[in-house]
Amino acid sequence: MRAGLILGDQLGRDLPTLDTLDRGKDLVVMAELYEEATYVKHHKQKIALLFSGMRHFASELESDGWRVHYHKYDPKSPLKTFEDVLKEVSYEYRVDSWIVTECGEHRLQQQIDNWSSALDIDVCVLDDTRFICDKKEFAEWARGRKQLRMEYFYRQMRRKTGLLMEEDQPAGGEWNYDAENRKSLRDDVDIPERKGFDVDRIDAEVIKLVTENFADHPGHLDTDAEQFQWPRTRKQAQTALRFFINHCLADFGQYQDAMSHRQPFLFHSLLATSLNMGLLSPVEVCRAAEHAWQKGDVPINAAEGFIRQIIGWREYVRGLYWWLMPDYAKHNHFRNQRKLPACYWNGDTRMNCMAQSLKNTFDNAYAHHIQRLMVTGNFALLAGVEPTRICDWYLAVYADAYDWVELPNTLGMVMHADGGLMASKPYAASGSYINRMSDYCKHCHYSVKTAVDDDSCPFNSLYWHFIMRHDTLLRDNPRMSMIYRNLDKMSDDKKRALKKRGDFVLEHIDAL
Ligand code: FAD
Ligand code: DLZ
Ligand code: SF4
Repeated sequence: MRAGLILGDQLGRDLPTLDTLDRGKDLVVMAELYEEATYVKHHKQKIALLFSGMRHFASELESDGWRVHYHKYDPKSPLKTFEDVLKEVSYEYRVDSWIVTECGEHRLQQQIDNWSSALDIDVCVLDDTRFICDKKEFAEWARGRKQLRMEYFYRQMRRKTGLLMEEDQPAGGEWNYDAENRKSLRDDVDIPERKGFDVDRIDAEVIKLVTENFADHPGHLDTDAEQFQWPRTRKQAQTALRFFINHCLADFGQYQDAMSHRQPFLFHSLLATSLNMGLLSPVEVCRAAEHAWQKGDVPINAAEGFIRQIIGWREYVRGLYWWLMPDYAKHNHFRNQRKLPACYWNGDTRMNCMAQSLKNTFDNAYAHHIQRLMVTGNFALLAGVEPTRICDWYLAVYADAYDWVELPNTLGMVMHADGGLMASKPYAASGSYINRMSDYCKHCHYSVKTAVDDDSCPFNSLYWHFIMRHDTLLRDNPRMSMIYRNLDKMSDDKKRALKKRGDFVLEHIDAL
């Protein structure tokens, strides 16, 4: 008999595995597994979302006439890995041929590629067609280029999909409207209120299971709540998409980089979980945004800014991941060795920007891009945290995190650990960037205006500490030349004071 294994992030009817199998005849296998839930300590909400999404999907398939074998998580079960399940099911149902769509993590794909020989079964691995750019096309684009810049890749994807194109020209005359997308949020701007989706019987069972079995994992999961915010069915994901298009997209562009203590989500889509689990397709989401612009409901900078994140950044990081793995994960350009500061796990810090971003992370398994990049990421970069430690953290704490998307963003974009392959310069910034884009500094224990006093913003001294300690690696980068000119203009006394305060901050990093 033939069986198809469907992974937790493959919950779409457009999955190649389902296209290949025969409904009613072949077997569909899904499994909630100890190894997948614990290879990093995933946030409780992430596990609940995956397990509930999987159970809902399995039940929809059954209703549609598919034969499904579903392995529910059970701490006492001897089946802890995919291999265990494959062996058991192969024996129980006499399966001699397995189908699986390639997965999103190099770690697991290596195991899958090994199953045929390790388990002595026939395994057919299908290409994942749920992306706009396949691995081969990306490799063709990347090969021979000295620098892989997202902007050029993005233009290719615009031409390929025809999104926001007028004949062969970009709609509105520009490819990129980022310059209009850097506003901070005024106090009088209304922020849309988010609602979750009602907890049904399946959700309630899963939430109980996760609470009982993954109590030592980070994050909050409310057992009594009537709603759980992340969509776990396609229908809910479509509702979330409509909410975003109707209530958030118009302001998404201009406030894309803004941060506020008033609300964690602002005008962001919250669609990454649904896209990454296969509940929505990237093209349908982008077409919805394009349509809103065509109808005149949203400005071009909003539609373009949003579409660029998906057909640009999302496709680009996925291409980069498969093009450069497994060596990519080992890069450590600055030779960082620092452990992750304690606040990344306990949220306990007087730095308000960090406290707000971490609270949001634990409460919602979410932080928006600028909180990830310019607050928690920037701090890890300036402090010199070892890349693998911070990568594992991002992979664990966000509900949308999968290695293919998390790793390039963290290792390349945030930590510059690939030496500039992904970003032409490190996204290092002092407190003044955070002050410009948020209201955090107004409510902070530290003063963002000073750098070397006892109550000075830690980001300020750490920023110059970072610039000084990596002089040999960064000075020749043309995009860093102005920063090094400013450093050269500083008096020796000022540089010494910055170094001293930076050293102090690093020595007391767990008590800031
Ligand atoms: P929105 O702000 O509404 O953006 C719309 C969509 O664009 C997102 O849903 C996402 O699919 C896509 N997108 C936006 N930026 C990126 C990007 N840089 N790379 C890839 N896709 C992007 N995104 C993940 O999906 N999974 C991750 O594990 C992940 N890890 C990240 C780690 C770091 C250190 C950083 C800086 C970014 C990471 N991102 C990751 C990208 C981005 O932060 C999230 O996609 C976004 O915050 C998700 O929230 P949203 O759906 O509200 O996105
Ligand atoms: C992230 C995750 C978790 C927490 N649990 C499961 C699981 O129990 N079963 C499963 O099939 N997938 C799970 N996943 C997703 C996988 O670990 C992996 O990240 C993706 O399948 C990679 O494409
Ligand atoms: Fe963050 Fe510094 Fe602003 Fe405090 S003063 S919120 S630590 S940037």
